[in-house]
Amino acid sequence: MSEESLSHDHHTFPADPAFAAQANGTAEMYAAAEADPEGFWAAQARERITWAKDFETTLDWSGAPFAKWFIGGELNAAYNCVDRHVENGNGDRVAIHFEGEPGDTRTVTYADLHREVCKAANALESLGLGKGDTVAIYLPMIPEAVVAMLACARIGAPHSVVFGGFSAEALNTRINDAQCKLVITADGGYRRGNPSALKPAVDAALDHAQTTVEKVVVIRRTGQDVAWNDSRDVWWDDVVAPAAETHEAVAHDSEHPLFILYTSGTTGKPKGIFHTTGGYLTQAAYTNAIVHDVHPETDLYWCTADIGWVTGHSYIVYGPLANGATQLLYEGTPDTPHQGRWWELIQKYGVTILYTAPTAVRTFMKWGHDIPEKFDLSSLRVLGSVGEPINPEAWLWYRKYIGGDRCPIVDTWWQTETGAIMISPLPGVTTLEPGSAQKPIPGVNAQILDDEGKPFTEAERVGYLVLTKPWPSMLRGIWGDPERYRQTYWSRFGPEYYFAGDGAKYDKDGNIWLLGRVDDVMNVSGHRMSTAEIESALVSHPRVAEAAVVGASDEMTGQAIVAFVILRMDHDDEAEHLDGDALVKELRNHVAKEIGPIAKPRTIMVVSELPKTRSGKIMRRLLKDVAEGREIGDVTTLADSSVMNLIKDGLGAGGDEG
Ligand code: 7RM
Repeated sequence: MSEESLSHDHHTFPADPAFAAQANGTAEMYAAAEADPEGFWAAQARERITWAKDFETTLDWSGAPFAKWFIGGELNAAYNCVDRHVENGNGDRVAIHFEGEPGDTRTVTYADLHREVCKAANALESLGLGKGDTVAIYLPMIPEAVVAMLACARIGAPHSVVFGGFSAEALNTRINDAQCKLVITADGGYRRGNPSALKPAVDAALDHAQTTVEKVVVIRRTGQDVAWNDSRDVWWDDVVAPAAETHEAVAHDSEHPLFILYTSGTTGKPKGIFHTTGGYLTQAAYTNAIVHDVHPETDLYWCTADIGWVTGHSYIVYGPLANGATQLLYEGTPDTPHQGRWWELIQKYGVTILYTAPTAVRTFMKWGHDIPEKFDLSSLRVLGSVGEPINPEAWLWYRKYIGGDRCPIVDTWWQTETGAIMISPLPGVTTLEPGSAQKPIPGVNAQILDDEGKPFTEAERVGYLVLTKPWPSMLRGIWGDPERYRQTYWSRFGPEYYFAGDGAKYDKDGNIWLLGRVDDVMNVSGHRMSTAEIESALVSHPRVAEAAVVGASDEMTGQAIVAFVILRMDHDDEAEHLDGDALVKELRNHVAKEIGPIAKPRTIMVVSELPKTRSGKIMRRLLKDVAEGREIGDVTTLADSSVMNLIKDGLGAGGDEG
């Protein structure tokens, strides 16, 4: 859409009074939080969470940037997500409607979930796992993934979920960094109609002389053959089925680590973001209530994220389950067995709240509105978006064709680091502005700073998004690297400001528009990947001397990975005979093996030189111009300004994904 048609069509959507009358969020919350931020959060913590021991102090920020929330409080996250709902007489309420990719289904009530979590907690303890031990979870989207996470939380063993699409190498790095004692995996999962193995990646990840892993617990999902290490591997069924059905949920300190989740940073090494129990659970439950407007008695909620990402942690596991909601858990992809699968599921289950990513919305737009139009989507009442900016066209399409022109859309900005939603409209309260995440939620404070670190509020000026007050679900650090935590988030603009790494601007109405990453992190289909990480994967191939990776804007995926590689001249290896397309294919597969299929570059261009400054820094800005087919920008700081001509001239020697 051109700017002209955009402004011509410019349209906002005031809250519907009927929706407002039943909404969990209210306009008064903004004022209450502003008047007394700590009092506001303390009230949320006491209203939404059951504490075994009440906290004495809401916030200790004296060790900034290391925060402590709800000090002195004790709680058990699994108790809050499961036991208390059963104790309150809601054991028969469905917690999870599971829909496997092949069409197999399971219904898990809160009483079922309670039994399964207790058994799994007993089983993990019988394997020698205890409080403070770390556990890697590498699973498909099956109910056992939720059970495994909650069983870890119950016994105080921080989990580190690794996305099932990551490679053995990526899994190995994460297991080692967190010194995991146990891995929970499956034989495989289903992907686009076929079983896809998981266990071999775990075997390969542990195939090193030194590992801290003592046991690997394997869930049978696909029934495929698996290699077996008798002294290390145990079947989930063999330890969980015979375990006792009750397990005492011992309360943990509010600041006890709940989980570690790795995310891409500006250097190659992923950061182990860790969250603790009380603050995280409070904000996950609070936001799921006021932003998604979950009403546990009546809603059927569906978050389409994978549990391997933070969205799955906060909005499949901890938020909705703490609230006692009923949700759909779906294993598969949107196009298997047909492109209407999601809409078929919404119709089948009567989904009322759908939380998904802009990349999915854009894909559905491409497939055409006649597909969702074949299904009854009238049960929907709230739509959510997360992971990247949602462009106004996609927002309007989502509202019209999925939301029947009636559902509020909440565009939710947050990060692995923030733990829960930070900037979003409130349905029933906010007048919606398509394409903007609009305003910090009650209790959260954000500003936009200029290059000098000065806050400004003028409209349409681009700056850096910062958060100006600690919040309960903020990361407590980077696992094992407190200095990197301080450096990455609290130094760019001084210790007063949390630097999110995103560009942002205000519009004339004071709405915040997020404009994408300002660091060397790409956002591909809502997944964060660092340029450095993919560059090192490429350079680890014997044919590659040097590599530079940029995120080029892409209509479907937001950004796409484009790599420029210089080949080695002295190669004498098995890949030597490859050239042109075969080599590009080989390099793409190599990246998939090193990191995972999601990290495969869309395009690899073989070049003879890379543009560098005099101090030897690769000028990715110029490569981005090439990757996006633009006129090349200012080359005056290049050490050798003829390089860009060389690159442009030599662009025949590369290839796109077939
Ligand atoms: C939840 C999640 C975080 C990065 C963040 C942004 C981008 C996320 C939005 C968004 C614009 C949004 N965690 N991002 N949500 N950009 N509007 N509503 O995605 O750690 O994986 O990524 O994602 O750049 O910094 S994440």
